Amino acid sequence: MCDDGIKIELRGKHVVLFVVAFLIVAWVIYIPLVKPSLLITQKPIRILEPKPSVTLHDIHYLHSSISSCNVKNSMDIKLAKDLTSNNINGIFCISNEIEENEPMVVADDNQASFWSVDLLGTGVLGIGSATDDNIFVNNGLNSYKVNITTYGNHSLWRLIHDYGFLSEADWSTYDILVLYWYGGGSGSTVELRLESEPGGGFISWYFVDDHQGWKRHVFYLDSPHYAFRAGSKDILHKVRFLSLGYLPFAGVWYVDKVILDRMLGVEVEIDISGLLKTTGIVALYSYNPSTGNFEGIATNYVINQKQYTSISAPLHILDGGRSTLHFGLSADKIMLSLKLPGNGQAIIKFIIEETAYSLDIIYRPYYFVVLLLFLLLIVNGVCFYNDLLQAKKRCSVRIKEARKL
Ligand SMILES: [Ca+2]
Repeated sequence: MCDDGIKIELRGKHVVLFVVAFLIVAWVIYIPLVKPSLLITQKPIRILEPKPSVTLHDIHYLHSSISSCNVKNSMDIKLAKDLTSNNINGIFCISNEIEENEPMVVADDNQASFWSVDLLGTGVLGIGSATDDNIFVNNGLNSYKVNITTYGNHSLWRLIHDYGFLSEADWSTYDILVLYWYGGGSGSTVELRLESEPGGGFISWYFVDDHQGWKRHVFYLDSPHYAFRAGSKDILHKVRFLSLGYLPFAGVWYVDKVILDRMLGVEVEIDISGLLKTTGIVALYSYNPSTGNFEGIATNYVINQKQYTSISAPLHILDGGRSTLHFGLSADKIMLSLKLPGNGQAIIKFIIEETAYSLDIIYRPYYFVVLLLFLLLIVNGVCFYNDLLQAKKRCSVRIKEARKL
């Protein structure tokens, strides 16, 4: 009877030990395979300057390509720890909700006295009419309406403005040119071109006329899509010809407000205090909407330094443009200084990697669970052995008492 009791107790201990070990092993395997990252904490992010017009949106999980952020005020970034690599990462979108920063109007109302229509090549296109229009207006009193017909003998049309010899405009202190275009949905590529002198070099930007209705187009003056025999800086100092169009289609198009503007300087501070035990590396990434990937813009900065180190790097804007970003690090902060155009948005990701592994290894959740498993097995084994001895002792006492009787 006594031996049977020990066997029953032994089987019970085995079952408990097996179930506990199985559950822990299953969890240890499940975490890195199925859920490689875990939310570990939320850290404050502060917009130092300018506070009212810039907002943040924490994205944390970015599953598919996006072209704009669903912006809302969020002052905490959710940080996740990747259990396989041990990296801590955060993603956020920064957005400038003001449309214009320091605008200089190039053309707005009464553009019939600003533009003239120019026809090129040999074909069937001709000018139907080119007038100010007060029905389809995006801004102010009127827009400029161009009606191109098939009753002519040209193949391309464009709008041109000539500032005149010795009256060239200096656009070199501006960052972007913004214009409103009422799309004809022709699917053709529209070219914006700047020239300094007749027959000289030029710089160009392109967009596709694939929409119906008004659309705001932003052109980054520092990075033209094409440059022909010209340095873009030279032309920006001396803009004589402005041309828009080069379209091979008949139809009706509208142009409204054309402005030059400067980008808005934004200062951001991310608190990362307490995330690293000793030293680490921070890598910074910018989301490129044209590829759908994050592209590295800065890395390899040890962050246990007291003073900020800073480098500048290109930043992708979600409208397809590029800006600049200055990146500084200290022991407890990531400092970002960047430029955003009006209505501009950018998605930034940062990864913090712990570089000191010696003692820190036991703090990692994955290894901590493995360690816990071994501790539980040892404790269970000791308890089981102890119980076995106690049971045998009780058994021998009972046998002795039975013999006495
Ligand atoms: Ca207008």
